[in-house]
Amino acid sequence: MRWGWSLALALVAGCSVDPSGLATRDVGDGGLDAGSDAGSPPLDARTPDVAEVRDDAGRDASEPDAYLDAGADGGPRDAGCSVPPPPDAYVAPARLIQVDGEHIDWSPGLFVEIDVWDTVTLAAAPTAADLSARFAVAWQPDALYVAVHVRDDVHSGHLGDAAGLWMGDSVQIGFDVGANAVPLLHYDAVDDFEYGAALGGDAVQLAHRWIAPNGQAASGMVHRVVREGDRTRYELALRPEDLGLVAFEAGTRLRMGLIVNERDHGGRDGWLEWGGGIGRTKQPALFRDLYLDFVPCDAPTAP
Ligand SMILES: [Ca+2]
Ligand SMILES: [Ca+2]
Ligand SMILES: [Ca+2]
Repeated sequence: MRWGWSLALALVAGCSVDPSGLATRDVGDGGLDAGSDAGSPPLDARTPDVAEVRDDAGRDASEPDAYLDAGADGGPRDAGCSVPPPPDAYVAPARLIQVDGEHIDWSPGLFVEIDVWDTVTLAAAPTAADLSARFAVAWQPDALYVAVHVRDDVHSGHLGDAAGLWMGDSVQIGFDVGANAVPLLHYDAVDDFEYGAALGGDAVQLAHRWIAPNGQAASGMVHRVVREGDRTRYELALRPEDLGLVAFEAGTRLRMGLIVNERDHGGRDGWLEWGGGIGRTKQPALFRDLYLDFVPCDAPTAP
């Protein structure tokens, strides 16, 4: 059964850490500094073995069925397990990622193109050199990593506070953790979240959380955005509690939307999007499935 495993292999996530010494600005939730929450392991103190990452678990295109064995250890299942992921889903592998803005710890095959353009200025769809982007997601029991690799000829970072980072070149990521969105409705107050990260116009690392359920603890997301030549690399990591969970588990299905904002002409030109539901209107029902590995319901369980 070869359901969209190629798409699964195209997902890679990154998380960016905010190394000490880098200026970080945040408003709103105010908890986006690395290690701001006591009691959780630091998401930025990890150094994966890159050689091992590239070869581990058989999760490369040469062994597509590796994902079908993901539940062999008897891991948890969720309601999404009974059907293969839809073709537009992303299936994230278990990987250890260092949140440093470098993507060497991501296998190239995990990235998928973000190829839907939407605009508020009626600007024509950008060329690849003007703006093109791809992303990937990975996970560990205590971290969800997202990496976004952007080709952008002009970097225009937001100069104001972090809550307005979306007005400059930036990334926004929304989650409907319960996969319970109602079509046409805004984020709910139960299990929906929206985070963002950017490299500000004054080279300051920016991060913000706009959406979270009432009473949600301060964010512990860490991130790092690196600009080099015409490339902007984002990496970020969220703890389970940043999405209202106790732990990330194999077989979990979330819903996610991701956009890459473009500001090259004095204002927000538009954005590339995967899943929609963020840039034009907040509609988490437009998000797409994100699996933390795909675990078929009928996968063998451990004795
Ligand atoms: Ca990295
Ligand atoms: Ca730009
Ligand atoms: Ca929801």
